[in-house]
Amino acid sequence: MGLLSIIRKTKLKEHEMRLLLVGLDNAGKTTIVKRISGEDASTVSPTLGFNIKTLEFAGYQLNVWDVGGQRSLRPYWRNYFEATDGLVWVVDSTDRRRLADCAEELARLLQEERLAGATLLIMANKQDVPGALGADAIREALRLDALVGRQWSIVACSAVDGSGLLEGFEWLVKDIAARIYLLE
Ligand code: G3D
Ligand code: MG
Repeated sequence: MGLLSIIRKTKLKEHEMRLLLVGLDNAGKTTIVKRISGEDASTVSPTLGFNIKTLEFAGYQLNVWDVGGQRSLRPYWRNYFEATDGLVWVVDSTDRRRLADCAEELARLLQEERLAGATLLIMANKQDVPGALGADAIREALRLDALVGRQWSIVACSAVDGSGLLEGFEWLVKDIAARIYLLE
């Protein structure tokens, strides 16, 4: 039995899911993780490297890997791809200047073979900021409708007021559960 199938078996038993949280730096990834895990989200510092957080959510144990998004760190994302069940791509919906960069990085990530089976949740974050682009504009900018063979969804959210976060994670967990716990 390969290592990957051992990991999968263990995950099944423990009701575990592994989520990879990625996106450009400053998108709000660490704030989202803190908010969802009920921690004080008023102080976050830029993520150098990664944080791993284990949360209980909807009866599952979520192992969330929050990976730093600075350009210099992006080549390291691939070290976290193995055995990823869900991919959460966080977008700063106020950052119009880097939207093309954001689309390009997402497209690159989705080409990764090891992520081919992962469910994709796009979080259009910072909706509390006046003038933030809505989910439809982000969906278009990231060309989500052109994705083929991928389970995906987009949610408008704010890590500051908490809106949309649970909705997004609920969808993600449900979609993954339907896939990996099918055999139970
Ligand atoms: P990252 O982990 O993706 O790099 P962080 O992003 O979680 O470190 O957040 C980057 C900055 O965006 C932080 O501000 C954080 O407070 C802010 N932020 C995150 N989510 C939201 C949101 O939904 N709305 C608003 N208005 N701000 C948000 P600072 O000022 O600490 O750099
Ligand atoms: Mg961070």
